[in-house]
Amino acid sequence: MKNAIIFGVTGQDGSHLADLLLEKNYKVIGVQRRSSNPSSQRINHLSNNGNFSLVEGDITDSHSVLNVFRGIDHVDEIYNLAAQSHVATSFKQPGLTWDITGKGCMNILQVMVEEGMFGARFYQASSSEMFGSSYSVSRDGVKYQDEDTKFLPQSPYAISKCAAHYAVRLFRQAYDLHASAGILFNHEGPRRGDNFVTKKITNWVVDFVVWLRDNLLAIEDLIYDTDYIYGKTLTQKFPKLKLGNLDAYRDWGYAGDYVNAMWLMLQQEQPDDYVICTGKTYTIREFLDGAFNYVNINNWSNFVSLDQSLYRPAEVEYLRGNCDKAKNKLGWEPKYNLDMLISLMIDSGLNDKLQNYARHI
Ligand code: NAP
Ligand code: F7E
Repeated sequence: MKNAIIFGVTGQDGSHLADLLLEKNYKVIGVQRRSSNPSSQRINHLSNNGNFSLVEGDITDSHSVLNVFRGIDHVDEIYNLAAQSHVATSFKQPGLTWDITGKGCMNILQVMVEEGMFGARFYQASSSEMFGSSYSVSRDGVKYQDEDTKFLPQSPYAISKCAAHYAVRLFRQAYDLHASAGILFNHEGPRRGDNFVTKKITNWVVDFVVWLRDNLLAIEDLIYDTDYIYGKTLTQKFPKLKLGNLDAYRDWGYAGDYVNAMWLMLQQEQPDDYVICTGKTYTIREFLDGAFNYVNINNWSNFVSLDQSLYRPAEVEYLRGNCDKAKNKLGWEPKYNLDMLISLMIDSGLNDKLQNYARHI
């Protein structure tokens, strides 16, 4: 039986990766940082699985990383998914972002070397944010990013991810570590954090549909002001969806597909870097179209208001990956397109709400 350690197991990807590895009959040790009330909701369903366990640890503290490794007999695979992963937050908390997202990766790599863990394979969660404002152009004029596109990071988060990415490359060359980096484009799903744009939109749509239902309202009954939507008698009130820049392009895939690519990278004889993406790109406006259309609303303009405080000091305007290398070498392809992703997120949100209703009846 193989042993794997997942740093960041309580996050979106960590929880999907734990599911995948347990299905593959791994023993999984998840590293959870201390907090006053541990955030375990994404891994609660694993609490009775005998092959899954949790240890406390924090990647900003190399002593803590050392303690994690020394507490485990044998490790085959180490996945570093831990990060301060919110780009907008990184402008407000750049030092913390650096300590976790940049230095944290270096701490793990350095402890691996000092402890002589050369038999273990390492995965680093690199990001399409590292490309920032940079892109390549194909012969037919299409802008894209792949493994050869240069990095031009546009946030403290992206700078930290670049540092970690280069550390992986260096430790691979200098110490012959089996260390790979997946340059993953945005990936989402029902387990996505609530303050990322796709989850914020789909959560709002779910809550709005439930509010209409609870108040026996139809779209024709509604009245609007700058910040709120009212029922026709003005007694019912619902806040509009506040968003920032709607014109950026993102290449959105499904997190459940992407953790499989992480695992495949560590099954290769040679460590390497791979872009993981869908190859399609859409604006936030197009995501809004898809999410509102899914609940039969064909014009969202009355429901969304722009909030200047949600714009970032610098934006990544265009992301569209090319994952030919992953397709050819790993045999990996995304299964979900944008419509499937939107329906998955909204259906799952509606299901959760309806189950909560059932519990309260
Ligand atoms: P996420 O939901 O924000 O999860 C981040 C995880 O890191 C959480 O488990 C968090 O713990 C943990 N963590 C934070 N600080 C830590 C520390 N000091 N020590 C130990 N653990 C710590 O992120 P995600 O969406 O799953 O993404 C996984 C990784 O892929 C991240 O590195 C992210 O930057 C990267 N990435 C994500 C995407 C994407 O679109 N999702 C794309 C490219 C790259 P708590 O639960 O306690 O907060
Ligand atoms: O923003 C715009 C925002 O925060 C997407 C992380 O997982 O993927 C993620 O980073 C776009 C940006 O994701 C709101 O300005 C508009 O253009 O969902 P996001 P992100 O910044 O692309 C990469 C690959 C990672 O590595 C990161 O860890 O949406 N946007 N209005 C908004 N974004 C947010 N969050 N909230 C808004 O209200």
